[in-house]
Amino acid sequence: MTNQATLVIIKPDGLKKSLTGNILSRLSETKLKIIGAKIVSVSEKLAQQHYRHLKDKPFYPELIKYITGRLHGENRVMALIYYGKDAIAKVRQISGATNPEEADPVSVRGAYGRILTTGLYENVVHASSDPSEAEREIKLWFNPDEIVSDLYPVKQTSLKNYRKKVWK
Ligand code: DAT
Ligand code: MG
Repeated sequence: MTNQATLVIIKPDGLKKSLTGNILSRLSETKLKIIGAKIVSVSEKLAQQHYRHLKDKPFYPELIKYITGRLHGENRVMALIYYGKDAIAKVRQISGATNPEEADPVSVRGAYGRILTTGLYENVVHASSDPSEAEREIKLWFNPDEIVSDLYPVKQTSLKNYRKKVWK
């Protein structure tokens, strides 16, 4: 298996429960390289794009509330890109099954996840499930200059009337 990149998101419950360090320690067991990392306040639009494949599911509205942080009063997630041999499967293995009740108890989701009374799986982390999903998600969450590697082809662009915040 060649090198792969995969997107990990530590979801709002992970940050709210101060699990960031534990999760990063668990993921370091993979010996994969972190090539991008940031704290993100997830907009409605980003949430919808991220979970577009689930928009017809009964739990979708709750899922959007969850990832945007409205469920936990916590407007942060941590987004990371892990890179290396067999990255997708290695990260999924440590994350555990989608349903926290079915997840291996020593996996992140098995140890820290739960099922809400609404039925939503509150499962602490997101991990890309295949190479095409990983590419789509990484391009959705990260700009090329936020990644310490040339993962995918880029093009140069100059923006007219481009406004951005700088330090005063
Ligand atoms: P995964 O996150 O393991 O890739 P997914 O992409 O199918 O799983 O679903 C995204 C998230 O939606 C998942 O992490 C938790 C929630 N979810 C999925 N299936 C669910 C279900 N049957 N009931 C409640 N929540 C669910
Ligand atoms: Mg998925």
